[in-house]
Amino acid sequence: MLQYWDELDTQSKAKLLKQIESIDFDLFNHLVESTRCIENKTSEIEMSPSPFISLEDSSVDWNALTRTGEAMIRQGKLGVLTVAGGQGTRLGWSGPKGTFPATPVTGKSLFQVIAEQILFASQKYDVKIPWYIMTSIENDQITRSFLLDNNCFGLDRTDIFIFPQGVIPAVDENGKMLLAEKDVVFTNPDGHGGVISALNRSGALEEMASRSLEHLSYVQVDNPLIKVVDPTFLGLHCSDHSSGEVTSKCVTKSGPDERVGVFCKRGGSINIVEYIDMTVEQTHELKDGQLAYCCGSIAAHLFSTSFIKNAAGDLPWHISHKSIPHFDSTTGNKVSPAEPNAYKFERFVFDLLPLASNSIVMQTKREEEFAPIKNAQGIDSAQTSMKLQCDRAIAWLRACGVDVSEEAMVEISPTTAASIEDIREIELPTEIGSDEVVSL
Ligand code: UD2
Repeated sequence: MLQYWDELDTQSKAKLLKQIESIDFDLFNHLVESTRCIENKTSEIEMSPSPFISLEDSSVDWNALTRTGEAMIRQGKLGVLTVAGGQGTRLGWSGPKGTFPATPVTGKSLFQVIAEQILFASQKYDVKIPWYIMTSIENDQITRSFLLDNNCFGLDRTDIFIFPQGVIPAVDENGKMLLAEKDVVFTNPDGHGGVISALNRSGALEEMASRSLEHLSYVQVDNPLIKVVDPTFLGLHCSDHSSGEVTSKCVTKSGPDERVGVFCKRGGSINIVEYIDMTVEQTHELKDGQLAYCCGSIAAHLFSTSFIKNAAGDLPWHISHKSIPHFDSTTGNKVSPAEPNAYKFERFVFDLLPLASNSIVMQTKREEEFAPIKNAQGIDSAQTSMKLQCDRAIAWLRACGVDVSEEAMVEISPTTAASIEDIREIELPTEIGSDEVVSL
């Protein structure tokens, strides 16, 4: 790391030293050791299909759960936690992913969609709902400016708490760190699982305690359909079905190759196993003619703040083999390898699930809550997401008797409705034609 020390000026030397002093070498040496076993990683993870609670389950008193959840929200027990530190490289968007224009008619950003859901719920339940946003070191400042420049989309800025996640160096095949610049050691964000240590480090947990918050609605920034404030989900989480530590949402996988983690049982507790860690046999395994592992994770959870506080952030590290641009120590030039040349480490928030005494999974409807934006084109792109957002808006309006053409372009603002029930309260057009573009 000090290879170019003599070429550096005083300022660069200080910058590099400061970064080196911030590295946890004990942790890092442990991780380097773990890369040595990555080659002979056992290919088969011992797992079995996960139970889940379906919204169609008539044995559950969903109305009572909704009322319980609404009472918890009115009492100010719920906050929203959004992870928005990802580098969004697949999307090809230069700014923070949360600033991406995501809605089909008005082009609202992903941040605005979440903010307006919080605003709508705050007004509906007459309560402050604080918003905790995890950024990365790269996008923290831009994220803060974006929200302030947009007057926090109507939210009170004192109810928004932005904090950066941690970073960790990568390591090459020889167990050595890489230089991103002559005076910069390469590091990457430590994964959305880094949210646990970041919540502790940033003081966010204390801030939550000062508000007597008890539960967090955890969502990723990249899904504009997810119900960020969901009283029914919260009611289930607080019911005797769950230990009230971790409750998760799933959708039925669209097929064996859908790139989502799956809920499963491992060692008697509910886990999520990422698709890349499953064998083809496991992803294609059938049970009663359906996918055995049919519960796809949409990365929507409810966590109790007491559980988060006790989680201590000792989540396992996941290793991925990546191509990392760096300074080549032999040539002194910066190289961008075509093939993977180093190992990145990150933590996944879903590794919290097995730490709960009784984590449960609620199956929600894909068309109601899952339209992620991840790729510039094709599946999980802005195009597919905007179509799904429009389809949901049309379905809601049709359920309220509006004659809407399949080809119409329709957007329902989060400040107008969070569900079909809210639509029934407002003045609606009688019909919307195929060539119409409507924003409600
Ligand atoms: C994630 C899940 C997948 C499924 C899918 C649903 C993992 C590894 N996979 O796939 O199982 O639930 O989402 O859409 O979780 N992020 C950070 N900091 C980081 C890394 C990610 O804030 O260091 C955020 C990122 O901004 C995004 C979310 O986490 O909002 C997921 O990002 P990802 O790219 O790690 O996971 P993805 O989308 O491949």
